[in-house]
Amino acid sequence: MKYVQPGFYEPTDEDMLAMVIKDLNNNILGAQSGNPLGISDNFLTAYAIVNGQPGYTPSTRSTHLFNSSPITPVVMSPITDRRLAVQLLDRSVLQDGFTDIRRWYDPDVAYTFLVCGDGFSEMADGTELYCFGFDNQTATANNPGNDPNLGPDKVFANALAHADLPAPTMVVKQDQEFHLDLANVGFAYRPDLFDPHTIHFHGFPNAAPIFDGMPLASVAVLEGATIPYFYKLQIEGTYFYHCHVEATEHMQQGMIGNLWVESRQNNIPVGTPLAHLPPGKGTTHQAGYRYAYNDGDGSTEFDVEKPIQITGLDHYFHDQEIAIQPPAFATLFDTYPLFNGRGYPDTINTNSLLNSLGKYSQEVDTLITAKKGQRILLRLSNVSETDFYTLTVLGIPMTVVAKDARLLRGPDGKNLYYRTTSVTTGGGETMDMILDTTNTKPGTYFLYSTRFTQLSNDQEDYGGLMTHIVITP
Ligand SMILES: [Cu+2]
Repeated sequence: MKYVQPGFYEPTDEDMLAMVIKDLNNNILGAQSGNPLGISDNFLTAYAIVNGQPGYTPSTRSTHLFNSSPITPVVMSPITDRRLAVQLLDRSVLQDGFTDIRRWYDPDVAYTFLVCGDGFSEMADGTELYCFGFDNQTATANNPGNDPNLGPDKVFANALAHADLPAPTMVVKQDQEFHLDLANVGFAYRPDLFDPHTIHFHGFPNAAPIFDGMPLASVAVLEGATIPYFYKLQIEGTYFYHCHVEATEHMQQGMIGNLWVESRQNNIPVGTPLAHLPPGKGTTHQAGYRYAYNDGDGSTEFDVEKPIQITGLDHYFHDQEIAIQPPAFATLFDTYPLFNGRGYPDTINTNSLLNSLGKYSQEVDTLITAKKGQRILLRLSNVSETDFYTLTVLGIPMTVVAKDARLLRGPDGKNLYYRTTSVTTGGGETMDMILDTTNTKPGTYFLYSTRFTQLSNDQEDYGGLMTHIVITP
């Protein structure tokens, strides 16, 4: 069964501005017939000419936000009634002024602009499922050169119906300051819903709950709005993130993504003694050595890394979402078990997947490649709401070094890493495993679920939770 999308209407920037800007009287500014929105000569502001009832004045909030000083329209038809010129979308409405400026000159500030919305994801058997999700619009939003074609006010049009599964991967550095703008473009295919969204760094210690994303204790972003999140990345490790609003529904719908914090041990001085570097790596830190955690001894050193995010989609649930029916939570069962939003063999396709809207919907592959002798760090996260998953790797020794973003060490520092051929995780857990290929013959190996029901793409066999590990000479 494959959805046939209704004809997709690609809005212009101006349409999007009209969609997202309402005043307190619930008038959509500039959306009245015969009154196109325009862009001012310097491109910094858009304006709307709104047919007003005689005596209409802008609401207090509109006046405050949009600065009601009239600007001269470029070309207008004769004015037959009272018209209200409204300058709207001053850039600071969508963007917090000081983050705007600081991230452009401070290299220590990492910045990401994510937009929440909806879209469609391709399953490996050709089925397309309706999803919610995030889209990375950092390149559009970040506009130090004041390019009129870029800027925060352009992200809404670009992000409409463009949700990614999984959400864009976020890789940040320990001790770094991280500014994250989260916008909400709304659901193009569920205009009856007005869901807010948040970002929740699962397992990450936040100093204040306001940026934690739990909707009862923090801020959420409404449709048409953008809010800035601030993080100081204190503890390294493998996390994941998701929207925490109506979490079961929004996560099942796809609002989940890979996230990890690189360890500060990567930046110690060359020559620092490390007692347990892997064989052949010497006894001291060298330029380019990377460590999963601040282990103090080099034992989590790795050469290549790969995020492995376990999700599953229950296609009945997604069918009900697009059909505007109440989804059945109690019977959730993932008919499409997925690594990074894809079932086998899509897992080993290194290209982004295109959906029927012509948009890239799945951009993270799970093909793992390394040269013989290299150490592979698997950053495993399980964001399933429905089940436990057991994964196995045969033929390559695997060591679990961390669980839930904490190095496996006892209270007295005793090393609790363990060698295994399989790991079992439930929803919400993360693990870091290192594969040592020192004694592995070049060839193709498999990382897969041990349960047959998880090795299918719905009714299609030989799919689901499987990927290749390719070891080259
Ligand atoms: Cu959400």
